Amino acid sequence: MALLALMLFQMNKLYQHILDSISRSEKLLAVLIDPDKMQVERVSGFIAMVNQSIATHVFVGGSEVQEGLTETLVVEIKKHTKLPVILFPGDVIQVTDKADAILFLSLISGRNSEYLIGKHVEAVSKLKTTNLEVLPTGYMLIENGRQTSVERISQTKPIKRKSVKTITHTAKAGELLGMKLIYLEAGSGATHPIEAEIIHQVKQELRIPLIVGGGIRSKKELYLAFNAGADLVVIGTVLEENDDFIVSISKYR
Ligand code: 1GP
Repeated sequence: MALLALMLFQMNKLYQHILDSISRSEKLLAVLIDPDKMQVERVSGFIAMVNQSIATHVFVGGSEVQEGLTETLVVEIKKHTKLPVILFPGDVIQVTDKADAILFLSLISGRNSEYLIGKHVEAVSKLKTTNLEVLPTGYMLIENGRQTSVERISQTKPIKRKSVKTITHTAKAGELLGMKLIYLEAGSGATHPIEAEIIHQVKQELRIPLIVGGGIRSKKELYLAFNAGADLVVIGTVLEENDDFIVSISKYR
């Protein structure tokens, strides 16, 4: 029995760490690396800066990534950091056992069954052969003024910003279905991040951790999201656009 409890604890190690951080009112920050945009030679220098920053997690994934690239990148990242590396896959080919965990994303804002359950069935034969911690995540695309790659690839519409009730009820439905995380996504490089009021309303509804990402380009926007109720914020594009951003969120400033 004790062994089983220990195994279950190990299986939920990263999730438990997220819950523990929230109970200590600590905010979490994930740096998103798109294998398609990061050259392997740049990883050590970039990760050295990430290690000096307030980032707590590294997410790896993208909408359209060549087979094998994700694994190569994850192996390189893990050589240079002790931060947990979590897959944020756009497709099944991005699954690799070299990471610590995977966001098992179901696109609950849309009605394309492939992205609600189809890709997940496809992923099982790979997942069964890995020790990845699987984090079932209700992924919700919220309108931000322009078409995002998630919208284009999944052929789904985001939920309108004004439909706050639909947003909060979709998030709650995800929780009631047993998802362990809800991810509010404005889309990579979004013109505007998710509004603070939406984050606040969703957080009020939920008992599970809330992830927020898309279009966050300044420290001000980062802390707006945290203060509104995001437990974990994801930033990606700003790191590609502005070399100084990662330095500006150093732990030692
Ligand atoms: C994208 O939410 C993530 O899926 C991060 O978005 O690249 O705009 O920071 P950005």
